[in-house]
Amino acid sequence: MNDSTTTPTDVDVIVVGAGVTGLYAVHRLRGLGLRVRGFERGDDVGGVWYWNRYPGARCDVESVDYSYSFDEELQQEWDWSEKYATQPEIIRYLGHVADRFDLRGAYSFATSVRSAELDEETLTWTVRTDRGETVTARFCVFAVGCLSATHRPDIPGAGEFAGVTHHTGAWPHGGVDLTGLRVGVIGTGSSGIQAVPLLAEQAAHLTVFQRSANYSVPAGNRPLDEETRAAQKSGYAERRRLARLSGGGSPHQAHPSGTFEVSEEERRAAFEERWRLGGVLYSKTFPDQLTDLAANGAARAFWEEKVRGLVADPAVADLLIPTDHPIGTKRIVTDSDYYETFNRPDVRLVGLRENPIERIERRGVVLADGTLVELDALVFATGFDAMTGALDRIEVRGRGGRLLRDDWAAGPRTYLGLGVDGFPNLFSLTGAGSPSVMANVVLCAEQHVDWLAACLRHLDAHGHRAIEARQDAVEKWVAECRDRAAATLFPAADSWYLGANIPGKPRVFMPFIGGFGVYGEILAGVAENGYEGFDLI
Ligand code: N01
Repeated sequence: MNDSTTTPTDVDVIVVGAGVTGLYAVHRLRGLGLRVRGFERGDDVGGVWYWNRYPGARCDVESVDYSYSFDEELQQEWDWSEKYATQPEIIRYLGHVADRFDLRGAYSFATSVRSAELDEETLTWTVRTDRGETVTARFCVFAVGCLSATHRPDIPGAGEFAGVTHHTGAWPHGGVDLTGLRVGVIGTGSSGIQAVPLLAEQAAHLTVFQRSANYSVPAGNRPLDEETRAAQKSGYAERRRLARLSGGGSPHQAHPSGTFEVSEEERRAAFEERWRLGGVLYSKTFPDQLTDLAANGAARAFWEEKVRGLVADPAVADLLIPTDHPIGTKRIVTDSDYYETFNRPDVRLVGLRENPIERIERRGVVLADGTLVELDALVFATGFDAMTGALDRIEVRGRGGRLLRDDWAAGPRTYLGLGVDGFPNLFSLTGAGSPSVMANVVLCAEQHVDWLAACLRHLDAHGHRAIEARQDAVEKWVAECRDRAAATLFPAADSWYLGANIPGKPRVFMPFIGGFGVYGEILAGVAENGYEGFDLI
């Protein structure tokens, strides 16, 4: 048995990561009686929520849904205070989960895994950490997160800037006092758009450097009162049932008809309702919105009308309205007062398409037209080397010493997002090849971990020492992920789903886009058919 006072160097399972997925993996696998050790780069649990402490950080999935379902008492006892939880509340929740199930004792914190190497004879894994520790295990489980390897673009002169710089994805724990400073923010994805209104409140002046305009829908956030919470808690069983069948892991369903199968009046009413519901769900108002360009255009037109109503200066509105990709093909941002912030006299929007950043110098940012924007602080809200970045930074060596990152040089290759040929007994959870980032990642984590737990039990019950994805199954799955994406409008956007935000990264649609419920059926079918597509060794 593993407990908080022992740190065995030979265990059954190593779990890398103490985010939403890793925590549940430790809990569930320990529950099978397995000896589990976890490693986590941060000083504590939380994963993405441990690092992303920038002002305004908040989840874009409703708190009632963005919470574990595996323990009825846990879901009944925890009280969410708002419809969309803030980062501090989510980190408190994950800390509560860690305490309640005594998970911290399984982990070595402030410890990065440097390498994981397969012993081909024993089919076991040897993991080495940056603290010089070596641990062996039969199974190696990566729960390293899709949005955990920060990306800071290589802008000439960045090192010369005399002011402070921070990345939203590695925000200092004590916070940053920007009061009275001239602040610049580069990036208008979810992180930038969430941070801008709060940065504007603190700063003496804020300059927003926008390369691509993004679609954002106000969150419609509100405090949750006792009555609402009680109704949510008593409705959990049905809510979770619907979520598990759904495309995105939440109970909300798209309109039953296609965009143009309803009257204009009904169409507008549906968009209005979704706009008021708030946030990312707007992308699924009608079921054909992300597959049919005309349907998408209708959603986009309604959105544009709304946003123009929020921004006082039409020229600023022009800049804020994307023209380069269909709505929803990058994750729609869920904001609070983003567009209104541009009505403040102390906030300026700079369109980098028209006037790119040429360099950064000691005093600030120099634009292509020669303007120097003088700054005291610069915030990089420039995103992540998504889905593959965190794994790529670890030396993972499988059969014949093959390096995982070399195998993935042309894009991630997985079977079901879970296994890789040549890497027996290694699992990647809620990463590339799975719906994780397209859905509610908490339920995705439970789906993957429950499948894994059943799989490990099956191996033992049938006397197998290992499981390995077959090459043909990997190739078919990679093609399936690609073909499903190709049948949608998603490839039309230069998104991080496609690796398009990282210079030189191959353009491959990395998540499984067929929906959370559909994916769950596929996983269940594979297990029922004796783990077809895997070799059981
Ligand atoms: O990162 P992003 P993010 N010069 O990659 C710009 C989740 N999330 O951290 O679009 C100038 O989306 C880049 O411009 P462009 C959510 O899934 C969720 O904001 O490449 N600009 C873009 O504007 C989200 O999708 C929540 O042209 C440069 C921005 O930086 C994902 O995380 C909150 C540049 C990066 O946007 C990632 O979001 C936060 C350069 N050289 C995050 N390089 C919620 O739950 C990049 N940019 C609400």
